[in-house]
Amino acid sequence: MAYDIAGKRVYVAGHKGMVGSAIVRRLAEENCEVLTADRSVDLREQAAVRDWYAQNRPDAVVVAAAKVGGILANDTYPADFLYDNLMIEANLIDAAYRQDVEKLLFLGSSCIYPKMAPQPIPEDALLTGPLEPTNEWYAIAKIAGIKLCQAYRRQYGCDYISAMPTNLYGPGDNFDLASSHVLPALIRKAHEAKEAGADSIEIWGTGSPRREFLHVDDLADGSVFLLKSYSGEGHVNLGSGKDIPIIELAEMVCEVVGFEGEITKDTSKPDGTPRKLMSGEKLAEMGWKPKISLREGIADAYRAFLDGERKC
Ligand code: GFB
Repeated sequence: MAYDIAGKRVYVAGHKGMVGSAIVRRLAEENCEVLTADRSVDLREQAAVRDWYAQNRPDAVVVAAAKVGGILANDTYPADFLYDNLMIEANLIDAAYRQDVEKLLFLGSSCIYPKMAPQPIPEDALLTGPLEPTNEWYAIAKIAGIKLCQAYRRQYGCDYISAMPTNLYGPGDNFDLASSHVLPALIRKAHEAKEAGADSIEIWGTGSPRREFLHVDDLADGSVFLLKSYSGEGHVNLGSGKDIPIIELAEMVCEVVGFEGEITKDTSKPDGTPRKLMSGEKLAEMGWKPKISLREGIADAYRAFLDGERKC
């Protein structure tokens, strides 16, 4: 079952993003050669992807490239989230097969599961019910990615696997309030309110939905673990095993940032799925667990935010 990446050429697709850059950092600890493609290679273009593979001949691939965003971006740009993600993953997976890539890890998302899935969500809850409407376009694309890996495994014997990360955060995150996920948005709101001496910050929705968060360095560690030790048709959940209501997350972020004002709610904004805590049993049985607590992780993400601000 083990895949030895020593001496291998490992292509990380999406290395400029938060996830891809964390995987590149983590792979630096392994005895392998990391390959990346520059931005001129449009991963939505089949010919460009095939050419890049032919020229660079990776042995293994991590599909960390995706169009991602928070609840509002997902809801506002359904065509981009569906089309871009379908094209990126189809091109990367098919070109891997054509180029005889030995191992491929596809990264999906916990939003692949039905809105009302049992909690914590086991891997076999996939395709058992309707999706959360705010992100069904992204979810359908990610489900297609899992199915592509399974199909190439069944038809061609490719050792292509999938992991489903929970909500991620950390250095390299998107802090733009219109398109970001909740955690970077809260860091920015709390920081700017503290700097401005404001009385309050506003969160979206009711604050009652619960979310599970994983620091991107834990995600990278779990991904490399799976790349090296897992070979199976079923996707694997990759989470922290704990979730928290958004209002409590906001309070924790305010504590870490040092903002002491009030937290108000804009209930005209969507809540999204009420809860999506994944079961981490399958991965825990294989012997992997995360290391970074949420509070520590938020402090790290806040440091990264401040570093980014200083550079601007
Ligand atoms: O992180 P988030 O945008 O995405 O929102 P999802 C999580 C929860 O935080 C929602 C609330 O209930 C939001 O209403 N929230 C509160 C905020 N304040 C804010 C804020 O200032 N900004 C944001 N963005 N949210 C996305 C999916 O779902 O998560 C994707 O749309 C993907 O497909 C990704 O799966 C991981 O967890 O709701």
